[in-house]
Amino acid sequence: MGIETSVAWRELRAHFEQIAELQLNQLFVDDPQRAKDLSLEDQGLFLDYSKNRVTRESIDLLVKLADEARLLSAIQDMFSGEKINKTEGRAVLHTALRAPKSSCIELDGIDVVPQVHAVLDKMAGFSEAIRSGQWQGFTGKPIRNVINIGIGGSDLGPSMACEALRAYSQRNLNVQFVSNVDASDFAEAVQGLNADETLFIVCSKTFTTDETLTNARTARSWLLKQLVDESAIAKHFVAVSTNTEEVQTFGIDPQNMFGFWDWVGGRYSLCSSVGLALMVSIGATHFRAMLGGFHAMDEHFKIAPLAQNMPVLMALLGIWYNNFFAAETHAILPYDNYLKHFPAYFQQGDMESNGKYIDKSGTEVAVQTGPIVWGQAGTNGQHAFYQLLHQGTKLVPADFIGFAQSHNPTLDHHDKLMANFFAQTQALAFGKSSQTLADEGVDAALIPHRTFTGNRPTNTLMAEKLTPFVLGQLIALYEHKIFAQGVIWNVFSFDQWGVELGKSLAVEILQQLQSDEVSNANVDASTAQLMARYRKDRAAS
Ligand code: G6Q
Repeated sequence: MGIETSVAWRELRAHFEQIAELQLNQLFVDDPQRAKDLSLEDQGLFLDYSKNRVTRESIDLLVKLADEARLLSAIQDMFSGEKINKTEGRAVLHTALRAPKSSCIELDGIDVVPQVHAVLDKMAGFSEAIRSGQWQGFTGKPIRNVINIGIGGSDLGPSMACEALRAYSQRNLNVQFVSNVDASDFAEAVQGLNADETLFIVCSKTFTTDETLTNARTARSWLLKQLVDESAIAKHFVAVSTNTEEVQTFGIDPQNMFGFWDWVGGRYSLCSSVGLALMVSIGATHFRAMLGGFHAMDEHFKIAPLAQNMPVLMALLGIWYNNFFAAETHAILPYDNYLKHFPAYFQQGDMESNGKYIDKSGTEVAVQTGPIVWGQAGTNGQHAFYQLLHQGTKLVPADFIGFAQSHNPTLDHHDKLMANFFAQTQALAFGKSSQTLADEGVDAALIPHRTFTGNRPTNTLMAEKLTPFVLGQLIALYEHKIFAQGVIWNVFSFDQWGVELGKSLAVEILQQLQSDEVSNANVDASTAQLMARYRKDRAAS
């Protein structure tokens, strides 16, 4: 039986009927303490959730829901290495990747913390060698370009974090990411680069991912075209993987491999050696500071009571809109240009984790699960899609993320950025009534078009500055939010079977596209028609 049969769910349903029409305007007028009371802070990260369509009773009932879903014991199970990823028979221990050296986290009777730190130390040594120029390429030159070849979880995290922490990067190193099997991605990344100054990090947990291996082989040919000698590979290719055998088969010396473990899910792997490109870019000290931020949020999630627990509250508010207000999407809107890839990162984090219609017992869920997650950095979005946020027919709950200090203080740019940041959540929550417009003397015919209903919910997250520590806190916050929601919806958040069918069909289709005979076996009429058109136009080129 799903969560919809719980007492708290039924109470929430009844409560929703009572408060669905309540206006944020009114809630703030009625309760001068609201902003203060519906806010919380953990180690400099501040969450104001008062602009949500909730009362204190709603929060109590949502917390009761988390209790009924046994969230506390689920958190305990994850942190203690229970094999909670049941469909893959694995533990889920990304939190161990950021545990301090002094901690002990046992999996099958073995403390994993020393292994984690051994890999971090190896990464630090390697990063320093690249950054200092001590690691020389095949012709004796220092490395100037680092290209991470990976996809999905082996790409989105390090590429998002490299951008987020660009202000901390070593500027004479050009760190890039190639993920798409579309050759244009690789071709553009290496445009104008010298192979003898370029290092490839082939990043793949399984080392069997077709896109990554295809790009890695292309990189190998590109390099050898310039450097000719096969022994150059050792100086220009390193691997991040759990699969030593495949790394060796590809031709990378296991000495130049940075390992991790099957208990690290791809989309939760940034703190493992998957973060190697990031560490090369920002250095081990900043990387460790980021791990500190992750760990601080891990501890908060583990220890804070549910009603004062940031990831839990954000998870519950998400469920409130998703399941009771029928919101289909959730927007993440960072007001910091360095966080421009953050929404896309958590698009994967959230949608791959909780985009599931089968629950843990193998039956179809009776309620909506993960939302469509999207967003982009402000203020750009304001000139694009915010129209719909303010006046559209859809309810889009949104998280606004902003910082008090800029990495590039210039004239009044930052005040302007933040003025927009504050103005948007204010406008969304409180709107502008037709009465106000009439009082202002607006033409009656225009009043409906210029009215803002308000009552559109947002969370606001703020910190002093986007530092490595704060980035770690923010990422862990969303990771745990997603986990908490998965527990309540009772889905397995750590597998991703939904990506398999397309992959295997692509293998069959590729065989057909590369064969001279047109068999169209197992191909429907529409796809056959499209493939025929492709063959014809391909031949014409
Ligand atoms: C993430 C997914 C997926 C994965 C990629 C790359 O959680 O598992 O995005 O990271 O498919 O896989 P490899 O790292 O094995 O190449």
